[in-house]
Amino acid sequence: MFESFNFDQSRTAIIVSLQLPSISNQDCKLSCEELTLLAKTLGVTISEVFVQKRRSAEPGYYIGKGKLEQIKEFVIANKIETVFFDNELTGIQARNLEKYLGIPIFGRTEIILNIFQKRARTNEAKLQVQLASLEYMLPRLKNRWDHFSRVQGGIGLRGGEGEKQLELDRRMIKEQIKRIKIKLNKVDVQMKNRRKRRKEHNLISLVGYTNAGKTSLLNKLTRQKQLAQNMLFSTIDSNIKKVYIDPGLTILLNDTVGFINKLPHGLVASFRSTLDEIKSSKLILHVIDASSPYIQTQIQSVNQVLEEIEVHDIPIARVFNKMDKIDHEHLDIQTNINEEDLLVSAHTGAGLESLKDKIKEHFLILSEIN
Ligand SMILES: Nc1nc2c(ncn2[C@@H]2O[C@H](COP(=O)(O)OP(=O)(O)OP(=O)(O)O)[C@@H](O)[C@H]2O)c(=O)[nH]1
Ligand SMILES: [Mg+2]
Repeated sequence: MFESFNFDQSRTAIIVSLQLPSISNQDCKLSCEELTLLAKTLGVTISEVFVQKRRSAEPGYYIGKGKLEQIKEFVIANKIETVFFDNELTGIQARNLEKYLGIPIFGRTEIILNIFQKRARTNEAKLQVQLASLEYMLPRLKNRWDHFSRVQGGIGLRGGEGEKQLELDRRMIKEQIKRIKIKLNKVDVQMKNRRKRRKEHNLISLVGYTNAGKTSLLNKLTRQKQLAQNMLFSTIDSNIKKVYIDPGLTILLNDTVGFINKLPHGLVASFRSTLDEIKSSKLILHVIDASSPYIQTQIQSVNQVLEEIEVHDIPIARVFNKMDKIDHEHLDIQTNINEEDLLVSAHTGAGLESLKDKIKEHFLILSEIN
């Protein structure tokens, strides 16, 4: 899907976002800021963000004509090479926009899929991302065909020739999807067995919004050095490590892929088996970036994913991280902190003893029940 555009060279882009009446200014701003960070992850610099408020999307071009003209002027004047839409476009809209603006257009899902493709390390994660990309691409093939043949440097196929090629491509993608699903099923069986064995262990999962500090916490608790970066989606593969809590208690700590608002649906589905790991845990630590100005929205989107993957029966403890950047009172105003919540800093180590105590207490209660 992405062969047509090489993100690896540094590029300049703009973001365009359509703000429908149901979206608050705050959420729209968060989403655009996130997309700017996602772009940065790909080495793309965002020169400008265009937001249009509209009642509904324009069927042909997604945004209104006036805004579109303004964008075109900007694109030409500033030699912009690509446009990132913060929304999902239909194939027709993407094609029309590309024709009108003369540069490639990418939607939020394509950008996230691209980052996942680059980051996936394990065989399973690679297969999952491939599957999500192919499933995303399949229904969009027809309308994107013009674009792909053009950008890939082809002369552009004419009429029947294009249709024939399209049919071949479609069949090829379906075949690929089938093959990947078979491979994933095999991996899934292995994972299920491994999970069964883990069930007998004390597995705890770190979940949370991307960039909350999950990997940093794991590193601090295990004194390991996994990649923790100020970047969205630095962790794609689950990563399980042993943590020694006290002489009688060693736990397995599972670092997971970060969640994000508007996480592409197909991606959640193909990461189901990774997320299933969370289901085998005896405790979930919901890691929250206490210093984020969007703390409420981030907490809500994580809760939503947790609901989607149905983990109702597992206790969840909220861990407010990055407390070194912010004071308690300020946090209290932002969100309702209660006594059960843990306030920590993966950087300074503050609060980690209370976190360990909480874990100890949890397993003590569990052992009393059993
Ligand atoms: N000031 C401060 N920064 C932190 C703390 N914990 C993590 N960070 C920073 O936050 C950024 C993200 O940290 P990660 O540990 O990679 O976050 P993550 O939740 O694993 O992110 P993903 O893997 O992308 O989901 C890094 O730049 C960390 O250095 C903290 O306690 N205090
Ligand atoms: Mg991480």
